[in-house]
Amino acid sequence: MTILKTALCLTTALAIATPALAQFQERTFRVSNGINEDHPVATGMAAMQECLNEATGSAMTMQGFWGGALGGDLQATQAVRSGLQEAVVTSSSPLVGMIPALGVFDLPFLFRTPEEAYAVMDGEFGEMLNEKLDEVGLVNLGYWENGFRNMSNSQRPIETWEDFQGMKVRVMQNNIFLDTFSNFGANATPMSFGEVFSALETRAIDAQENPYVTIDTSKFYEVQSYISETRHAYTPFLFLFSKAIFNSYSPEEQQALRDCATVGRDVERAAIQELNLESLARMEAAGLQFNTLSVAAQEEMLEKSQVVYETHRAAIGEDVVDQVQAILADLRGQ
Ligand code: TK8
Repeated sequence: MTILKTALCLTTALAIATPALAQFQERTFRVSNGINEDHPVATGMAAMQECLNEATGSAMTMQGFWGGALGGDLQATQAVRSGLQEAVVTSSSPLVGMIPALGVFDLPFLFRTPEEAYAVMDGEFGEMLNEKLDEVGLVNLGYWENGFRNMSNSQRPIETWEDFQGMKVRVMQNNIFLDTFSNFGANATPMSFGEVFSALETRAIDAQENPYVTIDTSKFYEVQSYISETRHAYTPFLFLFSKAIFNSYSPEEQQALRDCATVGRDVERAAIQELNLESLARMEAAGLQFNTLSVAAQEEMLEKSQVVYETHRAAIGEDVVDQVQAILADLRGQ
């Protein structure tokens, strides 16, 4: 046997003997969700897991918890911050008290299309917000889709903003959402997601707003009569990992998490786009009355909402609002 051949054989033997992916340790981490397991976030997480299996030799395993089993968005995020729990998929909106700049996503009618939202979130602007999340102990692995929010209620179709008069609307827990609906004349009630179904069922509230897929998978439609397409806000999900735990992982493990979260994100976004109309059809088939708004009514609603921008611009950060508006103007060719 030549020296070269011997060397080759040795290398092969070594490669078999040493685990090829020694930089990856066996790790299991919990991912808390408020939404149910039939929501496309689960589809995204399955794709992320497949990617992690490949990248880490099946060393990293995610465990999804659903329906708020590990607490609501805010509670789970606090557990992640303090390193008691590894990860959470949360809406940005309940975290505005912690990071005021995240309130930018709650500004009414900010985005017109998912593509606009993706361009903003996946670029430098999203990075800037990630740095703010990092400062409070949260590593954002990516902006997953929650989506464009629409109304459901038990009273009447929403055809113009005036139809909100006196309606008891559940809003996510921040002042921007509260003001948006108060400004339409609604009786806006901040409430965590986990309380919404029973509040609708007992008629403690009349209305809630969420993307179709959530109204469907969280079964809100079972206790509602009307669905109105308002698209009044696009809010993202953040895939947040505990910074304390993330920092204890090897650079290779950290990279695998980041890369695979992006793979999962893309699958999840596509799944939502696909499921949106299916969800709406299912709810209509279940007897809900559906309507869209006329262009004139949409424009009125948008105009009526401008005051919310003025009221909250300073709290969100002048520079933050200016920056996002500049990016959007650019995308729209204005
Ligand atoms: C699920 C929530 C939900 C959000 C809400 O935990 O609270 O209405 O849209 O998706 O984050």
